[in-house]
Parts: sequence; structure tokens; C-alpha cells
Amino acid sequence: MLTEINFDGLIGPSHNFAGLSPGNLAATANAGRVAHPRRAALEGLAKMRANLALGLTQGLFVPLARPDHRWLESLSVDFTTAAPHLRAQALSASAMWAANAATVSPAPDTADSRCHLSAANLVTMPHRSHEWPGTLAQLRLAFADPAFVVHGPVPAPFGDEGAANHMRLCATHDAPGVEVFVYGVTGGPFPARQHREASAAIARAHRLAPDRTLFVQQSEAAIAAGAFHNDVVAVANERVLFAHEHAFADREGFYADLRERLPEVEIVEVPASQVTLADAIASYLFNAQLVTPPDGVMTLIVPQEARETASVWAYLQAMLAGNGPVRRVEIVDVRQSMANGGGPACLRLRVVADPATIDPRFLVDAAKLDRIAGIVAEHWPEDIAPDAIGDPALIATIENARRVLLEALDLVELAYT
Ligand code: SUG
Repeated sequence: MLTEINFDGLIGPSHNFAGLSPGNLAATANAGRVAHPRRAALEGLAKMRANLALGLTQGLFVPLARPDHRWLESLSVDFTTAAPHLRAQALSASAMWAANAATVSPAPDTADSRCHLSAANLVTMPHRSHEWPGTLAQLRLAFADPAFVVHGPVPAPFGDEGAANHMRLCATHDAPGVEVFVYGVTGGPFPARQHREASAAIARAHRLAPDRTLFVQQSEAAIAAGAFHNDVVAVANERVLFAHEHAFADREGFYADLRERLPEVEIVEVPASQVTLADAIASYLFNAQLVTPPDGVMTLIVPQEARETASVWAYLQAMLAGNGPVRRVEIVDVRQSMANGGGPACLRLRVVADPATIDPRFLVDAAKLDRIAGIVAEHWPEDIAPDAIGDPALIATIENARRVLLEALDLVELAYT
């Protein structure tokens, strides 16, 4: 049976605050702070446990090999002699944000009735541009069943940041959906990371029906205010679109196209008069997981920061008191990821598929999460200070931690990816 599975990126042992993403306000504001990789990974695992408790099916991607020696080798340098910025880029744990791993088109939407996944090239940010080979290796393992088609990335220079700029609206997950690709053109002082040409190439590769595929421009104001991905200002689930008033360049045109293709769509738009773009971005209200658990109660899983932002919390209370489609709000603590600009929705990749077709090594239950948490508690570094990035003892700890994890999950074949 087709069901939505959330694959979370386990936060890697090299998680640190290097301020590598211009346009990501949290990441640049926290540059140089001491990071807590162990706490970060435990927060992520607790979120996965909470999702399981709601009755959702949960998957996991493992951290990539960091430092990425292959990437450094391709730059004719090694970690010990590389310039500090290259070291930080090689060490980044940014693959934790699985929403940027790939774009996924479930089987009901594609001409060949297979689920298509395209690894994202992430070319705009150097530290993310070398994620795709490791990500692709995992996708090929996890989704090796003939129910899936796994594609490599769109070539540079067309920037693609994966599911963070893609939404799917449908009556139910197993019904054909409308796939919405959100791209940027200009972002004021910040780069538009998702290019329309990349989205169009993915839609073709995934064999989507043109009349159920929309290409929608993200508003310049949103990118300029810090929404470096669309999933910072909008999220969709089944027939519901939950978005900020200023998320899209032409909201009326987009909403009309959507209503025409999916008459039952419910658009929950948050007006700027109630929640400013700045509050939406600081709180990550829209970087929530909007999910339908087995009890059928549509649930918004928001970060702690949403409760701590007065306008956002007031909005959510009013929403629950009203008659809208979102009936429950759950709060999760992912502060370490949030400090690098990654909320609950960034940490997961949604795949609608039959769980029986997925390599079980990538699916988790509570007992497996406990085992992983034990490994994290024992092997993940407690702190990474900015000046420790080149420390050989720290690097040895990071590399050993991943090795122990891969052995425990029977995934040693990923050791060098
Ligand atoms: O690409 N942060 C990530 C956050 C990604 C969030 N994902 C989604 N919105 N789906 C980024 O900007 C910061 C890493 C650093 O600065 O060290 C970083 O890469």
C-alpha cells in the first residue's frame, strides 16, 4: 500500500557553525558559535521518535563521509593543507537536511507508474555542491526496487535544491497529484538557488503530465527576507497548501492554476498583517511537517521557535480554534539544526511508496532509534568549536563515529561515499 514515509537525515558528527550559506540568516548569524553535534543528533532522533508515536512511517539517511576527501582530492589538496574555507566546506554536515537530497515524484503522478527520485546538485553553495555523489549512493541502495527510478543530478549551472522547492497536492497520497516546482529568479542581495531550467528538466525526467505540473516563481521579497528555499515560507500536504502571503511572485495566478487542477484544494494563506515575513522566517512556522497520521487528524509539526514567536503562536492558537483543515500542532526541539537554518521540514525527505519496496536498512522503529541514540551518545563529539575544525583528533573521532554507525546498520558499503 502506498503511504508517505519521512526519511530524516541523521545529523552527522561534524555538525558545526561555519556560516557557509549567505542568504540563510540563522546560519550566518550563528557563524563561529560552538556547535553540539551529539545534542543535535539526539534532537533529530527525538523528532523521529515523535513522528513514530503519531503513527507515521519513518526512514533515515546516514551522514555522508566528512571530511569529503574525494572532493578535496578533486581540488588537488588534502584536509591538512587545505585553506580554512575549503576545510569547512569539506567538513560540513549539511546533508542532514534531507529535504535537499532529492526531488520525489510518487508513482501515481508518473507516466510509467514508478516513483522517480532525482538527486539534487546543490551547486549554488560550495559546501553543499559535493553532497550529491554520497546522496545518490544512498538513494540507489534504499530505492533499488523496480518500483523506483533513481536519477543523477541535473548538470550545472542549473541550480537544484531538491524537495525543498517542490510541493505535491493531491486528494490523498495514493491519488494522482499536482506537482508544484517553485523556482527563484532574483533574491535581492541573495542568490536564487533553484533555477526554473533545473525544475523543468526534473519534471521531464520524472515523466510528469504537463497539465498537472506547475512552475511557480518564488517572490523576490521572500528570498531577500531569508527564505532561501520555498519550504521556509510554504508547505503542502494532500489537498492543503499552507503558505505566507508573500511566498510567491504571482500568488493569485498560482492559486487560480491550482484550483483549476485540484478543485478541492484548501489554501491556508497567512497574511503579513498577522505574521510578518521576518517572523515567519525567524520562527520557521512554514518549515513545519504537515502530515496526516493514521488517525486522520492533519497535524503541523513546528519547531519550538514557533511557540516563542508571539505573532506566530497567536496565529496558531487562532487557527486551531477555527474551522480550518489543520487540526493539531505538535512542537519539536531541533534547535541545533535551526541555528543553521534547518527546521523540522528541512530534516526530512517525503517519499510516497509501499514500505515493503524499501531497503529495510533505511527504515526505523523505536528500538532501532534507541540503538542509534546509544551510538550517538557514545561516539558523536559533544562540542565543535570553530577553531577545532582542523584538529586531527576531532577528525578521527568524526570518522570513527560514522564507521561505528555504518557497521551497526549493516551499511558499511557506504563507507567511502
Ligand atoms: O542550505 N544550512 C542549510 C540549511 C538547509 C535547510 N533546508 C531546507 N530549507 N530545506 C542551507 O543553507 C549551513 C551550514 C553552515 O553554515 O555551516 C547550511 O548549509
